[in-house]
Amino acid sequence: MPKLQEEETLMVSSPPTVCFITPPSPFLMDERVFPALGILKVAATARQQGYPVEHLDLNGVGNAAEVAGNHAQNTGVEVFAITATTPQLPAATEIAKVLHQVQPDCRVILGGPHSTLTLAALKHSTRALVQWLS
Ligand code: B12
Repeated sequence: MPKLQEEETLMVSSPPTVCFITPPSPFLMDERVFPALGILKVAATARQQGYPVEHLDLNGVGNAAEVAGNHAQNTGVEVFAITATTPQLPAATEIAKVLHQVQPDCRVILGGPHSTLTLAALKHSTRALVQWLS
């Protein structure tokens, strides 16, 4: 295979870098005491699967969305995975908005306790509705 073609094939098949983001929690007395472990577990699994990963811990960062936007602009990363509990959702939404402004084609994935709990609640209420209707 000619070298150029080989490099092109490698570029197409290599998995994209995933930037994992922990939004700030300004409502806590000290947001840097306990690092969020869940997102690191997902990042470690992604790395084991061959994805290059990075982690942007925005705890204690006042202008978090701006920092995330600058990071996206400077690195060219296009896949972002954000964790959020419910009280972190406003900060996560703001970050996602800025990421889409900077990289309009980027993918932003939301995970963590908020999405886990809301999905569980949705499943529970759908099941209850189906039982009630039948
Ligand atoms: C330890 C703990 C704390 C510790 C440490 C938190 C930390 N920094 O991790 C302390 C005491 C600091 C704390 C504080 C609070 N906590 Co707390 N905490 C927990 C607890 C008991 C365990 C968390 C944990 O480590 N779980 C193990 C890890 C592996 O799970 P995980 O974080 O959920 O991550 C998994 C998934 O969510 C998912 N995931 C996570 N991130 C991402 C990202 C992506 C992209 C994807 C795809 C998946 C994904 O994959 C992970 C692996 O399965 C949970 C209850 C529980 N049983 O989970 C409550 C819990 C998370 N806490 C909760 C709350 C409400 C709080 C506080 C807001 C309380 C308060 N009033 O101050 C604060 C603020 C937290 C914040 N930053 O928003 C709620 C969140 C509810 C919600 N609707 O979001 C929970 C669920 C308890 C509950 N049932 O009410 N907490």
